[in-house]
Amino acid sequence: MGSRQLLVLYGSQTGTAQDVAERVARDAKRRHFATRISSLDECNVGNLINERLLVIVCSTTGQGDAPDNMHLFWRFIFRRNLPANSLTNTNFAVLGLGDSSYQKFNFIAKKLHKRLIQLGGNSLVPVGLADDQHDLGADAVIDPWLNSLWEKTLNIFPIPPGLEIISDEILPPAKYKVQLLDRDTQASTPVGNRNGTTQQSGVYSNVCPYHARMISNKRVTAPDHFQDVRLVKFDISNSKIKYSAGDVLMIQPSNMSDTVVDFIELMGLDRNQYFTLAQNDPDMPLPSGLPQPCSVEYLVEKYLDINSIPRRYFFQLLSFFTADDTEREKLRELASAEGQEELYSYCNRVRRSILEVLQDFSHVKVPFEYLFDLIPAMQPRAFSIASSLQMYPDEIHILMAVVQYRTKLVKPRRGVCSTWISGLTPESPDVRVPVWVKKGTIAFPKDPTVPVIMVGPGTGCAPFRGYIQERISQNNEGCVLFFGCRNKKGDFLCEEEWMSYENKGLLRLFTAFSRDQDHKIYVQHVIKENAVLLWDLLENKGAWFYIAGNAKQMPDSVRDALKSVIQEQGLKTEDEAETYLRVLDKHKRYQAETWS
Ligand code: 2AM
Repeated sequence: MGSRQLLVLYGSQTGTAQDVAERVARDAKRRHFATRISSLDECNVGNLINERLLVIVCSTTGQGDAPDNMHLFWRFIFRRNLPANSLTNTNFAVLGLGDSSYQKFNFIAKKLHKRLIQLGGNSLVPVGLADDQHDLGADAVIDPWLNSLWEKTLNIFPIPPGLEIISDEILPPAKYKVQLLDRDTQASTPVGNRNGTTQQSGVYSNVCPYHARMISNKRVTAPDHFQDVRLVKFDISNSKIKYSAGDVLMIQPSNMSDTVVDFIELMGLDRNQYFTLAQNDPDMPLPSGLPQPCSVEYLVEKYLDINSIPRRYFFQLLSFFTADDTEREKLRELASAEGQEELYSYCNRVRRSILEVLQDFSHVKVPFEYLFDLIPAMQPRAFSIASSLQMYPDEIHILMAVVQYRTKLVKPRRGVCSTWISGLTPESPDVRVPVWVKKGTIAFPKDPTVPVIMVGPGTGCAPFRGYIQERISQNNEGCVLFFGCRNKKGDFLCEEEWMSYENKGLLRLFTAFSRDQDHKIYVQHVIKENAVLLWDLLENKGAWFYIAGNAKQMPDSVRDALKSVIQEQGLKTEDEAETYLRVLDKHKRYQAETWS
């Protein structure tokens, strides 16, 4: 019994891997394992050697990178001096979540699995490679993988005599205990400032963000253009925040106020009610993102991700809270393995939110403490920083597209963070935006005289605006920007700024307006047209080459265009040009940052 301890660790960027890890932990508890769960970076890696049973769920992000909350672990586990028999007592399993539309599908999970074997660990099952393109794809791998994991695990650590697997038809205990404060206690208890307290430490994070004032929030696309893009400026004076070109601004958003009102009303909550949380399960730490005591209003506005798409477990848990048989049956069906196709059509395809599902199931009454089990915590959003501290010592700028689109549902879908930010004005003095800075994945050359070629269509120009400003503040030229958008008059972002730099001879600007003529002109076409210049910069002047943006095919097309420039101007075969690009890549002279 003493050895029936299971540790679940996750590396998660957007919360999906964490979600799956929590499912593993629930399954383990139903099998009577003493179960702990944490992110890879929160665990004490030195103690892994003592673990008998370890399950790791991790995603692969971007270009084959590890998620932020496993960077320390990643560095540790690949240390050369770790003895080859470190993990001989450890039975382990690794489940990867990846996106098969990216080249390095599940790279991190595969590499980690190999490394744990190398360190002497006993692999219980082959590495699981789930495709997180959508829930259906992921579950098609996760379900059978979990079945074989439990089969193997229970062979080694059988269920103790007299006990059996707890059915998932029994309501599990809530994660946290909630104590509602009565009016008197409430009045005498100091509660956190609505905007959080901000110290000027210079070191900020999701646990301790800087609450920045908004300086301006200006639309930079024409009023009649289909997309609303904002140049948003934040005041960071006195914060001691430092950042470099290529870094990323993390924003912890709030829910849109209409959805907050709807949710509070639907759940029959009192927005002014305060509560405190306590652990209900010694293995489940309290959430770090909530003040204590906390108001219902704060909880719904800033913590519960009520506008996210519900996952499968949401339906399973919800089925315990309806008094109506038909509803219960429907919810169970949506949570079942057989119901996954229907769940996909009902939620994922049309992007139906948790709030909207709750509105559909009108007999549901969720006990307050179960809100924490039912609804995930709001995740921060990342934006490329579009300014330079050298040009704007007290500011951070971002270029943000306001996300709005239609599906089959009547109401348009709105991105939580961009809708919230776009609705804020500098005149709302009490509103502060919780932010912190994260190191970016792209890095610019240390030598400020090396030419830099930047390809950034749409908001892809954001990190380059930061770098160009930095270079220009130091009076260095050598920046070449390829910018693409639909129309010169519609979405030529930062046009005046680029023009003024160009007029001063500090920037060479090339543009591709895709819809100002009958045929499409993209950045890759303009790259090919400027083959002579590009080859000279790369081959003779040692230029560095960058791509940023959100169009899925764009980075590959730009790479192909550059390859043909190298072939044509360098008189190389396709293979030689490919090798040339790989060498650039190896020396970090070719970098791409893409987002969706
Ligand atoms: P389009 O919308 O006319 O297709 C910024 O979004 C610019 O990137 C737009 O002009 C858009 O053109 C263009 N774009 C879309 N797909 C692209 C691709 N595969 N390669 C390069 N540019 C692309």
